[in-house]
Amino acid sequence: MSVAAPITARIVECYGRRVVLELTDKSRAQAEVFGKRLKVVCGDHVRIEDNPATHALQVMEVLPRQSHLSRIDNRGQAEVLAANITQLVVLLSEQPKADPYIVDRYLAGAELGEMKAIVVATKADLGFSESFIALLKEYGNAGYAVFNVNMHDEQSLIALRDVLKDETSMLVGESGVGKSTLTNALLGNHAQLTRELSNATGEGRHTTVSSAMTALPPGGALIDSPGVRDYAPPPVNDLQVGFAWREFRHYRNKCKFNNCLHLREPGCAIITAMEKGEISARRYESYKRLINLMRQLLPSHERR
Ligand SMILES: Nc1nc2c(ncn2[C@@H]2O[C@H](COP(=O)(O)OP(=O)(O)O)[C@@H](O)[C@H]2O)c(=O)[nH]1
Ligand SMILES: [Mg+2]
Ligand SMILES: [Zn+2]
Repeated sequence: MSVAAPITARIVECYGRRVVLELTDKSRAQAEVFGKRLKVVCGDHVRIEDNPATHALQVMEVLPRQSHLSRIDNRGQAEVLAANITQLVVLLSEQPKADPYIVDRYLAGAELGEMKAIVVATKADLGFSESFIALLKEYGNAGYAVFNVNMHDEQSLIALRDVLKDETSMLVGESGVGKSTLTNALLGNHAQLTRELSNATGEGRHTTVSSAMTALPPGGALIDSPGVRDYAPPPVNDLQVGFAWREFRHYRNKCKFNNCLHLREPGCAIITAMEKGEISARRYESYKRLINLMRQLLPSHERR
């Protein structure tokens, strides 16, 4: 009798109970998730076993997650979208016109999930209007690195490639912003993103319906995710929403009250900074909107 060491692998595609694994030698294999209760997502490190009867690979256990991006699903429950991501890449475009409030909520999701975040403005070849440039400046002022890219110009991707190196990055943003196009441009000829299990839900060939992870040639990995109509992080209390606004951190210990929610309190340094134009009034409005959304989702005793 021999006791084998546990075999681990990483989930790179996930279709409910059926998954594609990346094994430690970087080869890929299909597997099934064992049992009904185990929930896995793209990016998970898992323990696997060979089913002695069928010789199929089975996922037995999810190893502890270093980080995860979650959202509120349509029943108001937290749903993990991907795990062990080190960096969220939030894409926005002018055509189709991105909703900046969704971008803000993705950035909040990254802050709350303790991962890095960057902003990528796509389709630079189509030209940016003044108002779009002003929006990008808001993100720069808030403390995010902003990259302008055009998929037809390799030069425009150089700086972005550099910050993706050795990170596990997830591309997010509304449908049509260019996530799949960017993924393919970054992978170049080395490895086109080919999903090994087909997107079998009949939503049409060009619609990404599930997340998939691919290795980046210089090191690191990219997760392309399906376009979602909306995104909000899972429910957190009022104070935590404030921590999800990166630009607030320079001001929040200057508020008169140390539990200041920056709403109507006297002596609030963040409201003062907003009135002076140091904090974007739109980003501040976005903060108030997320507080309101979270209050609708959380029972009142958990709000503070
Ligand atoms: N002009 C231009 N079009 C782009 C660029 N990137 C993506 N697109 C187009 O935008 C559309 C949506 O791209 P896609 O990658 O499918 O978006 P996704 O839904 O975020 O994955 C496609 O028609 C792409 O060809 C770009 O840099 N410039
Ligand atoms: Mg796509
Ligand atoms: Zn305050």
